[in-house]
Amino acid sequence: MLSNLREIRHDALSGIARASSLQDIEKMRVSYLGRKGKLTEVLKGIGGLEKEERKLVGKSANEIKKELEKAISEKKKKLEGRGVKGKDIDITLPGRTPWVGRRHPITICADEICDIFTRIGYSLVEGPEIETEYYNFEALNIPEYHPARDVHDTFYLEDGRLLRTQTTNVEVRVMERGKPPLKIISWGKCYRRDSPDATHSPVFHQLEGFYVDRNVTFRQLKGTLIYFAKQFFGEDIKTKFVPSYFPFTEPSAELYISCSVCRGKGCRVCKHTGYVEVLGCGMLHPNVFRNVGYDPGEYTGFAFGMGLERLTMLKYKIDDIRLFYENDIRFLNQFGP
Ligand code: 2U9
Repeated sequence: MLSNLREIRHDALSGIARASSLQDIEKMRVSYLGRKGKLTEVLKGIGGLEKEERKLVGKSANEIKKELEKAISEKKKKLEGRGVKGKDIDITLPGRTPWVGRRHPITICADEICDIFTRIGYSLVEGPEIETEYYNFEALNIPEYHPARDVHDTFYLEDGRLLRTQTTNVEVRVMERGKPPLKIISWGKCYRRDSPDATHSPVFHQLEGFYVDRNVTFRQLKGTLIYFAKQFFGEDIKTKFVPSYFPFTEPSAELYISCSVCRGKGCRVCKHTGYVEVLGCGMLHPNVFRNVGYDPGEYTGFAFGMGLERLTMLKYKIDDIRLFYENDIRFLNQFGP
């Protein structure tokens, strides 16, 4: 009987050690300590033994029972600790795919445009979104009576500062601090009092740049911006410059490309003209140079600015600007990493 008990103890302890789940351990408990368990059967049969043997077997069986109960409870605790909220992990189940974040389509386009310009020597700079009237308007030759400065168009703070309406503020500061030659780009959020619709948003993103040195020409402006447009929209696009007006550039122009939606055939996006406007540009106004302490007789430069929402919409054929801000994961998941 005692050798039988030794065998039961040995088998039970190795079974408990091998158990890899809470179900396994419960099976072990039932088969050794349950109502019809192997050890329980031995304990039940003790009554029929001779007095001396009963004492020995009884003592040994009770010690083994305690040892097995302890081993089972310790193993249970160990297995529960590995589980989630008390449940065991089933390592045969396929893993859960982790949520991986993606860049926003505006960021994807901004990064791509920055790459295009940094490849030809431009440096990227950042600056404040809360700005003084001087850096947002005055330094850029935008007079006090200009409609853009109206409270109906610009968000003013109580202290007289404002939410920048263009990223040009950053570039003016760079010009003030530095000395030509300068080749700078900057992008970020801008704010205007626009009612949201399919093509307007009170918060939007702009990317601007400028090149200042001796003898910078309009021809260089054209070469740079055609290079940019072909890199961003594809080598096969057509381009044209149309005269325009901005207070900070003279002469000023707008760059149009053959419509990326209909490839120049005519559609709703290009209003059936075959061309869409992608950016504004021009030669920096002498007054901007004077405001930052440069001699306009010594230096010339060109500048350009583009709305990132508009470029992203043209590139990905998106027809409503509001999609960018609704955070609908089904929309956002369609763009690159
Ligand atoms: C400095 C001075 C002037 C940047 C420029 C534009 C033309 C332009 C618009 C495009 C679409 C704004 O978002 S939009 O509405 N911008 O047309 N921006 S030239 O001018 C500068 C840059 C730097 C120091």
